[in-house]
Amino acid sequence: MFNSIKHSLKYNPSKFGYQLLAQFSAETTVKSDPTPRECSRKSFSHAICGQPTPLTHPHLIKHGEVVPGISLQELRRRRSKLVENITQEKHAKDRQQIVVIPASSKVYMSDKIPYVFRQNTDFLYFSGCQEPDSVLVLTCKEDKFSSVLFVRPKDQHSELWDGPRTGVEMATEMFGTDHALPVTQFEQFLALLLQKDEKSIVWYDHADIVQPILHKKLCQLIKLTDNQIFASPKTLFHQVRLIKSACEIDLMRKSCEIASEAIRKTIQSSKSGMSEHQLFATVDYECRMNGAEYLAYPPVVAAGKNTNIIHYISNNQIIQNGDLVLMDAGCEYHGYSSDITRTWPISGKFTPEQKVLYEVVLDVQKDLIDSLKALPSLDKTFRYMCVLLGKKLQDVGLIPTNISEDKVLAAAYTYCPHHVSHYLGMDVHDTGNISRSIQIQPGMIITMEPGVYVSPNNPYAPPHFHGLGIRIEDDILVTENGAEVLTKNCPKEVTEIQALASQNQGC
Ligand SMILES: [Mn+2]
Repeated sequence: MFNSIKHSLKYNPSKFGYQLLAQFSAETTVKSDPTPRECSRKSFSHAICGQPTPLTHPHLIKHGEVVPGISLQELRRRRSKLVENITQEKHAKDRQQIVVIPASSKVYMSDKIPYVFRQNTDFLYFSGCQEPDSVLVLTCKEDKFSSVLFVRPKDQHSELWDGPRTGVEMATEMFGTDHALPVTQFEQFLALLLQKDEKSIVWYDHADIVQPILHKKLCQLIKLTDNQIFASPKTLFHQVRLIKSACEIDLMRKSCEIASEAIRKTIQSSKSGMSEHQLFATVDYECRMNGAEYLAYPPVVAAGKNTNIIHYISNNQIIQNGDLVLMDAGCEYHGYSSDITRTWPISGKFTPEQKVLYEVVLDVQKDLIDSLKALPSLDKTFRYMCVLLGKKLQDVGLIPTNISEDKVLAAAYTYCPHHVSHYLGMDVHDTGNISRSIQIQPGMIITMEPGVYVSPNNPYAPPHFHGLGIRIEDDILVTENGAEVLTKNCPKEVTEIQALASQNQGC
């Protein structure tokens, strides 16, 4: 796909390069408003593109949107914000900044059999482009910036097999970048930019290889040129992605609603003798039937002592009467993920010890949600969970009462060995480069997911608790006043859970 590096560096700029650079270099003037050409969107509205458009998929996407729920203006704002943040970096002064964000490539499970394609979320967030093998390049120097999207050119043969591509001609109108070029010209383009300004900083995440061929070429290119710095832009990307816009919150709300209802129906349809796998199928079906593209991750559907395996995804056991079922599932709705856990008694009624432990986790979870009013960090919330859990587990006899406070916290941590919260958004573990030690802010979406897992081999726990695993997880929008539970329609009170779980008994 790419020309050789040597060829690029020997490329004579006078033939092609000066023209390119004049168009694309950081000297390009700031474009704050869409040009008339970009606004008209005439040709775009009549074309078949590489992803849904208002013309081809009016049931998914409205006029003015590039991807469902997200407008061209919002994509531009995201790119501007990123560039603004980059130019404020202290080593950015007087240097040309080049940000390279690659799209995902297709991944194959075996010969010519692809996995379901999922776009690199950083690329999707800043470009709106859902096609594989594309690259977004932003260049900026001082207050001027330019954006260019490299896309796969139209190709009759490939399109016959894989469906339409947006192509170079339509790309600027569709995605609102200043320029569009075929991906085959990426290497030349970058070589010329680097030759022109030897003090450029290249922002490229070389630790996370999204397109292996592009990665190799890019590394070679940087090596062959002097004075270039490779800097990882991931944290800068995630700082922009961390606070959700009003449109993103709407999408998250819908994703959470779909998953909440799907889990509610799954609990309702469950009964002993079913396999974990059938409950997986039910939640998957309900999510898709209500508009989700797919589940956001392989769900945990664990019955009985499998509830103790935190990342249990085998989901191939028969559910026995008396078992608790723990389901951790969420969906992806137009690129936005939900992440919910519910635990219920398959018989429709908690045993006394199951109920005691369930109420411990539920009370802790509610207290933690209340505590968000003070806008703590996620790490602080985790420490608070250990305090609350420690106290309650002492009350029910799972932690001795005659030990020091530190030991109680350590013991609580052994009963819940995972973090209590993570950021949520396009990715399930969203904006992973953002520390969990920072204070939460309005506009962030987080999970709240305390759990208690009593190993069958736990020597301190009374035997009737052995093998019980319980987790309750909700998705929460941080607001000025504290928290809005986006998954509130998914029942979690003891009476609600029992009422739902009893509905399919005896059928
Ligand atoms: Mn989670």
